[in-house]
This record gives sequence, structure tokens and C-alpha cells, in this order.
Amino acid sequence: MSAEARTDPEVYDVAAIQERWRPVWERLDPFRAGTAAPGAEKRYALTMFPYPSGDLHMGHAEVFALNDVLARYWWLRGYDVLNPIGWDSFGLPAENAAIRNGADPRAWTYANIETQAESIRRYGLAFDWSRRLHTSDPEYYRWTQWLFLRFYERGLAYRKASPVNWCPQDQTVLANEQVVGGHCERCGTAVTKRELTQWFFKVTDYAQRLLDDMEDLQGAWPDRVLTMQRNWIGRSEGAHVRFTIEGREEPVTVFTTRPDTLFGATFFVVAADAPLAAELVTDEQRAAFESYLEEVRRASDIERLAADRPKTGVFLGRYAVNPVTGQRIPVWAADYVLADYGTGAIMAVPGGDERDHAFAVAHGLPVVHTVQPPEGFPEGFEGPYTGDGVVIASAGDGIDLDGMTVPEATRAMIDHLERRGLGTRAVTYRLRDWLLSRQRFWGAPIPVVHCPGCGEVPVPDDQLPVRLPDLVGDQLRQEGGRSPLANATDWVEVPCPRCGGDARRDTDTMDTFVDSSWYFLRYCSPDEETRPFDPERVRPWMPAHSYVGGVEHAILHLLYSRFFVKVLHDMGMVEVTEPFATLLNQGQVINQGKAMSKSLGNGVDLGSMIDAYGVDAVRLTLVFAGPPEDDIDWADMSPGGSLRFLQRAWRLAGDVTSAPGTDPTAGDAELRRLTHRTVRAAEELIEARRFNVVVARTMELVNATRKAIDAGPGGADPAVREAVETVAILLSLVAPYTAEDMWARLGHEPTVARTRWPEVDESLLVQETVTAVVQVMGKVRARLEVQPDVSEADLRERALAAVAEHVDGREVRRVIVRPPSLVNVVVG
Ligand code: ANZ
Ligand code: ZN
Repeated sequence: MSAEARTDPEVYDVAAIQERWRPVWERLDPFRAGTAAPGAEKRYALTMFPYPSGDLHMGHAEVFALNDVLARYWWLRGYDVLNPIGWDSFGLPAENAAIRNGADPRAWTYANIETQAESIRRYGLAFDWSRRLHTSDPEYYRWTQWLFLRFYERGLAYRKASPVNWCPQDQTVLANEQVVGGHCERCGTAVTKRELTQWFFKVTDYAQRLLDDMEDLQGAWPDRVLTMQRNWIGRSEGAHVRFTIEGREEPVTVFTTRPDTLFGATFFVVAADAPLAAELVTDEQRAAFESYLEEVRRASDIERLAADRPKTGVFLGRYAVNPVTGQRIPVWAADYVLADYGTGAIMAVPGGDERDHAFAVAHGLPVVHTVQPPEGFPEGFEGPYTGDGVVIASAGDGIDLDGMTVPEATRAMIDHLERRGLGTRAVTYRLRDWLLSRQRFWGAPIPVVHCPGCGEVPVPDDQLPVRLPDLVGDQLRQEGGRSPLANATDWVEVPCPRCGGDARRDTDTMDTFVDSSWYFLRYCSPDEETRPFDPERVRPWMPAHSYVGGVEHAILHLLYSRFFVKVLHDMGMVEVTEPFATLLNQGQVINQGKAMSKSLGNGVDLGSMIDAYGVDAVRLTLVFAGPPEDDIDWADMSPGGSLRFLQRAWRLAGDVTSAPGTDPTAGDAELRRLTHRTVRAAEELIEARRFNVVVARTMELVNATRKAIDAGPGGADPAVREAVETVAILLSLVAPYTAEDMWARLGHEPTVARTRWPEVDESLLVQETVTAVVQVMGKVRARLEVQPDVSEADLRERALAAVAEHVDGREVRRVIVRPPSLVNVVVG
């Protein structure tokens, strides 16, 4: 045994054990991908990489602990495992801290990364440190920029002016989901709208593929995440219908999911903030319209769509013509119609749509029902009826839908519209293009130069990276929505790469979701210097077998990563079309029923928990708490109990007196059976991600082994050695320090993490039989040897056969079966 592995036989000293093994592991560096046996199958264990906002917290501890169970298990099973770590290190908090402290965002960022890295090392995680990356390193963002340029060349990155949510406090653009109740998610300031020229990625080109490929993820990703993705993409089937507007040459097209209701379209609504509204409004109505528009611009999209919001709007003074009834219907502008969904204009059917109905009631517009509500609806029903039923009041020139169901009428109407050239079948997606530009400093600069002569000019690849200039403190402040990069005059003013004339760099930086949409590919070949990654080295690892992370990323991060992989697939750079084969969303660590927060003062500090109980007890507590998807209320946890269990397990190693390598076959059979059953159960449970049950089963094995030592065959029995070695291996998945120390006490060299998973002896899995007693009229007439899990039907059949002579022709009135041990036959 090596000197560093020598242990004190008596005392389970957590701090000493941690100190003993950390340097050994650092020297051995046992988790480098590529170090498994030649030809080993590969497994990619991926965790969402941390944002360096401070030290690690309980949430990190949980994700990392869960991911580590898989990674360590795969190593033990002989796989070649890629389990990398890196940092998502661009982003606003660094910049805000730098402004506050008059500092450079780099200083804050890299100091926090070092703090987290130290905590991660202490936490004993099975990461491959050689692949470490930081998205804010020029060596990384160079390739983020390179990828942007490839997207640009493919027409997937473009600029357009668009109204954006604007936070006047943070001086930044906000995505819709960063606007909560009309206020900035970060600082609570009321959000306004403004028009800005922005960069977008054309995710909408991939909407259908993003939907279709979810087939492959069914059952491998949580259902609720798939549902959220589906809803976010929001595919709607229906029709485009053309309406003539009086006094306008070109007809206006609307998108509807209910073309069957066209006979009930009694008015027409244009999004108040769509250019069409301003175009259509008559002079008499212009003043009313403009003051209304002012009001609309202040509301967020989410507020505008809320069903319970008062239905405001103004008449535009114009009329459209319903293409099937020929009736003139008034054209209104309203805010419940969104400018950027569908065509920004709708046919309003107050008889079939809630919001149209509320609007009609508010403004005295006519309501026509085109679907007969089924029986049970109140007589003279006035409200909107949105369900299926028999179509009524829908006959006109060349079309008669009356009597059809809604789906039949929908098809018939679309056919009619297509025949008459009035409309077409259509599909619309709720998904919007990805607004990726940020008017902030701490991100990857967009590698484009604006030239008065040449227009948008991409920075040539050999001039990448476009490095961030050195700005500190107040220089990072934004004014009037301009990126702070605009303040760096020397940096901004460059010769045009195309004509050499005076030109200016684009001053926007990329959304950090761009950085995190491809980091998992970079991990596969982190040293690659001529491209973002080497396709040959990516191929064996992708798709990542397991991705573990928070459900807060259920929509955007996953959708954007999926989009990136599809584009890269189309570019011939990756073979796969989906990045993550399985997904596990861990629950949240909460305290006293509530999310931990500064204001509630219920935060639990990971560092102090580790100081008090040790790394292993904290890790074990998090994994044992329950199914990984469930929230963990730290107030209900007992890290002290975990510590006592670990101590019990550790003591077992000191009681083993047989030599390493002793043949276990002659050992106590009962203990051997339990050991082998536990190993098999662990294999199945880990694949099913039921890590907490693995811990429970390990605890049972520890208890049984203790009994065997104290009351049974004793520490010299080779079955005891086998059991304790198994405990050490199982524990290494969650409590690596304790496991390593046990391993050394058992006379092995480090590290237990790279030993072999115990091989299950199938013959030991055969369950022992139990004796079933068969009675006839209360008298024992037979005994049967049966499997403990014998079914009621089987036991009944075997029992009746066994006592046939005692029944002897009498009628069997009742058979009471209590598997596996009792059958009582009542005859009469
Ligand atoms: C007539 C109609 C009758 C509609 C009816 C519904 C029920 P989803 O499923 O979300 O795609 N719509 C179309 N464009 C809109 C916009 N820019 N802003 C707000 N609403 C818009 O919804 C499609 C339906 O939402 C369309 O079908 C349209 O109203 C409305 F009994 O057309 B419907
Ligand atoms: Zn030029």
C-alpha cells in the first residue's frame, strides 16, 4: 500500500479523508476521456455549464452530483467517458459589477471562475479538466464569431429594424420572456417599446424540423419539456383568406385556424401597431387612432394577449368585404391582434372566438353563430361557442356547409376558397426569429463592419477574433440604447475589409445563448485551432448520451442548441440532427417550502454545509433525497444522518480480515445473494435514473454486511470482503472520498473510480423458494416449494392439484389464496 493511502484504522475523520485523497486524484487525473481500454464504447455525460456568478450553490451541487453518478458508473462499466466542465462566462452581471466597482468585467468573471473551479475540485467531481473552456476567452469566441459568419453566408443571420422591449433602467433590449407583467425581469422597471435595428437568426426556417425531430426525443426527454418546445414553436394549421378592402387595390390576407366560420366574420381587425393600420385609417379617424396607438406601444405582448384584458380598439373608418357573404364589415384597429403573428390582421368571428366576442360586446358589433352548440347548452345562448358541433347559417354562392361538422366544414371551405382564388391552405408558427444582438459590452462582438460604400461587410475569417477592447467602469455605461462598444472610438473605426475606406465596426454583441448553443461540440476537440471543432472528433461522442440541467432552460437554450446542430448538420459539420439523446431536469433545492432567496433569508450555503458534514455527506444527501426530478427541501434533509451512514459503511472496511483477491465462492451464500442482487438492481436503477433507490439499496447491503460480521460468519468470511468491496464501489458514485478510503483499507490501490464494476453471478440471482402451506377445511394437507413472487393464479392451480385426493370428488366451494405462503380450500 502506498504511504499516502495508509489510513488510521479507527477514526472516520472526514476532513482528513478529503485531504488525503484530493491530491492523489489530482495526480492520477483518472477521468480523462480517451483513457478507457482500446475500442471501448463512448458515453458523453454533459451537464449544463455554470455561469460564474459567485461561488457554487446548492443547485450546482445537485446537478453535478447527479451527473457524476452516471459518469462514474459509465467509467466503472468500462466505457470511455466524456464528462467535461467549462464556464458560460459572458453576460450582464459581470458588466454591471464592473460598472459598480469601476473595474474590468474580465476581473470579476475570471476571479469567480477560479472560486468555482476550486469548489468543484474539492467537491470531488469526475470531470475531465483538460477540456475546460470559458466562452469569454478569445480562443472560444473567435469560433462563435466564425459560426455567426457561416450563418450569415447562409442567409440565416440578418438585420432588420424592429420594435423591441426596452428596459430604460438596464438600457437593454429584453426578450419577451424577460418581461414579466410589463416589467423587466431583472430590475422591475416598467418596460417600453422602441425601434432598433437588430441582428436575428432565422430559426423560423427550421420550425418544422424542430417539431418533427422531437419524435426522436419522445420518452428520452421529459414530456413537459417536449410540450413546452412544441408550444413555443406553436404550429397552427388553417388558411389564408383574402379580403377586399374598399378603396384599396390590393386585398388584405388574414390567417385563420377556423375558415369554417367565415360566414360569421362580422368585422375585421388590424394590429394597431402594424403599418397597415396607419395606412387604412381615414382622415376623420386619424386623431383617435393615433392617440390609441400611443397607448398600445406601452403594453407588452403578453399583456396584449391576456384573455381578461379589456378589449380596446378604434374604428378605422373603412370597410372590408366578407368574401362569402358579400357583406361590408367594418375595419378596426386593436391591440389584441399582434403585428408580427400571422399576417397582423384577422377576420373577427365573435360567435366562435372568445376575444372577438368580448370585443364585439364592448363595441356593439354584430354576433353571428355558425356552429350549433350541442344539447345541454342554455337556450338562446349568446356567448361564443368554440367547440365542435353542427354547422349552421353557412350557405352562400357555390358553397353550403350547413349540417357538416367543424372539421368537414373546414376542409370544404378551404377547397371552396382555393377554387375561387380567395384563399389557400396555410400553416403558421408562433416561433419568432431569434433576436441575438445586445447593446452591451460583455459578449462576443458581431464580426461585421459597416461601410458607407459597401454596406454590411463580414470580417474575414483570418481577422478573427474581433477582440473586445479594454473598457472599464463608467466606460461600460450605455447611453441612449447605444452599445458601450460605440464609446471605444479606436476600436470602432476601421478600414473596410472590402474597399479599404473608412468604415465602422458593428457595436452589438451576441446574446449569451449563442455561446451556449455549441459549447458541447467544442468540448469534443477543445484544442482545435483552425475551426470551432473537428468533425471527426465530434462524431464518436454526439449526440450527448445524457444532458443534466435545470428546467429553466426547457425552452430557449435547448431550442437554440437544437437549431445550431441542425444548421451545422446542413453545413456538413455534424452528422447528428439532435444534440442531446436524453435529458434529465433535476428538481430545485428549496428551503422550508420556498425557493432560496436573499429576501426570504432562507439560503443554504453549500460551503458551510461541506465544512460541517463533509463533501460526501452533502452529495449523498442530495442524491438520496428522492427522484432526481423532485424538489429537495433542505429543511427536511438530514446531512448528519448521511454522515452517520457513511461512517457505518466505512467501518465495514476495517473489519474485513481476508486478503484482497480471496475467492468469494465459498463464502456465506445469503450475503452473496444480497450482494449480487444489489449490483444488478443498481445497474437497472442507474439506467432508469433512479439514483436515490441505488443509495437505499446500498444502505440495505451495509446493514446486512454489518450483521454478517457481528452475528454471522464474521470478518474473515470472503463473502464479507465481496460485500464490502461492492459497498465501496457503489458508494464511489456518490461519496467518492469515503469510498476511496474504504478501497485503500481493503488493500487496493487508488482509484476505486477506475476499478471494474462487480460482475454479477447470475446463479446467485435465482430467488430462494418459500414454503406454501395448503389446507383443506383448515387441515394442512400439502406443502409446496414456490418462488416468493408466485402469482395468485399459479399458486391456486398448484395447490388444487396437490390436494386433489383430499378433495376427493367434493365440490370446491371457495379457494382462499394468500401468496406466497397459504392456500385454504373450502369444500362442501
Ligand atoms: C377566425 C377565427 C374564428 C379564429 C374562430 C379563431 C376562432 P392560433 O391557434 O394561436 O394560431 N389570429 C390570427 N392572427 C392573429 C394575430 N396576429 N393576433 C391575434 N390573433 C390572431 O390562433 C389563430 C387564430 O388567432 C386565428 O383564427 C385568428 O382568429 C387569430 F372561431 O380566425 B381565428
Ligand atoms: Zn467598403
